[in-house]
Amino acid sequence: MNIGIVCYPTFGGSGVVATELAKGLANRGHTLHILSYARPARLDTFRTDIRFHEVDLSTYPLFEYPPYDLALANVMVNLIKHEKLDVLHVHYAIPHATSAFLAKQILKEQAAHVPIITTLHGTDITLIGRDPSYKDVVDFSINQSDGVTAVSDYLRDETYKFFDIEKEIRVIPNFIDLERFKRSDKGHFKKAICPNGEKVLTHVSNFRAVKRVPDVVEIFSRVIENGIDAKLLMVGDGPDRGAAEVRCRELGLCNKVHFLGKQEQVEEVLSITDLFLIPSGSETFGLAALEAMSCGVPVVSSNIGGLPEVNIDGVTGYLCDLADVDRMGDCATAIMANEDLHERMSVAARHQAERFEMDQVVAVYENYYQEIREQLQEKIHLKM
Ligand code: GMT
Repeated sequence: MNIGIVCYPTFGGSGVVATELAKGLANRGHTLHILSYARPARLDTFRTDIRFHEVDLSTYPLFEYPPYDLALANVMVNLIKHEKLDVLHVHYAIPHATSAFLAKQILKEQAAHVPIITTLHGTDITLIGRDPSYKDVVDFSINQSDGVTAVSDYLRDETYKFFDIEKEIRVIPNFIDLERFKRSDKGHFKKAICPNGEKVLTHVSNFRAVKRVPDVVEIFSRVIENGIDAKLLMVGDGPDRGAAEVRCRELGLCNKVHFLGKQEQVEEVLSITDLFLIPSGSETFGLAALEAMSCGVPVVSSNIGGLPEVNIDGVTGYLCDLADVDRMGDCATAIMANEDLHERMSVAARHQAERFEMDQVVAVYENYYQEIREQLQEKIHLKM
């Protein structure tokens, strides 16, 4: 198939999932076209079966906010016409699903056979989408999609709860490349960061408010107070990095906390990590937690959103009440202080990650595309 994939190019989870899906589908013999305003961070290798189409935003003095959705629709029109797309798969409802609808309207019969598949990831539903200034457009765009998927049961249920959706939403979970995300020997790296054999706790995110980054520092300070000799690695960057750095200074933890910034090879950091912290205020899935678990790292997380579908309480780590940094600190300490418990949780974490193996999930998407294409053909046939 000739498949168009639309995503945000940033380090956020939806862009990662979309790009990895493109790679997985290309490995299965399809030709992929990725559409975005910049080359996605994870599209890091050259291959002839994955083509990148940059959506160019011409500026004009009148446009204080250049209409990205229109420029994107225009690229979609061109690809459907000239690359003969069989499927257009958009990740994130806003504005991608809306642009896809517009592209199909422009092309009419020429695009009638091309299904639009919309995958809902997170803030497009849980935060922004519910905002009255977008809701009607989101409702409409989802309902106009030929197929709709969500990355967790939680997200599917939330979408039905807060939007007027007539479509079936199929849950297709996020996935992990078990070969890439596996523990490898990074002894030299570990020695450089932990010369005295300290434990390593890690947090990876885009440091947005929803990630509760200052809570990560609080949890770490509890672990230190509880007598564990440890270091904290903070991977990523974003608006709340400054607040977290200030809190580290206030707590006198600067020599124990390393802000590493954005990293391409997260699996290398995870390979020297003993425990992953993800105390988010909202998380539809928690891909960062899955990446850690795949590297055999137990997780202490908040008990919200889709995280319980990934992190199993008492088995792969612990789920704690939102904002309960004392309990999260105690749970982290319990794992760090008990070699047997850590080993058991580490094995269970990898085992749980195996349930989300990339190839299997990519095949589910492939079958789903086929199913929706057939449904669309039938609809067209009935109309004739
Ligand atoms: O979490 C982010 O800041 C990025 C965001 C996105 O939309 O790119 O991630 C969402 O989608 C990921 C991939 O499906 C999920 O793993 C994340 O849990 C979800 N984030 C939130 O719900 C906050």
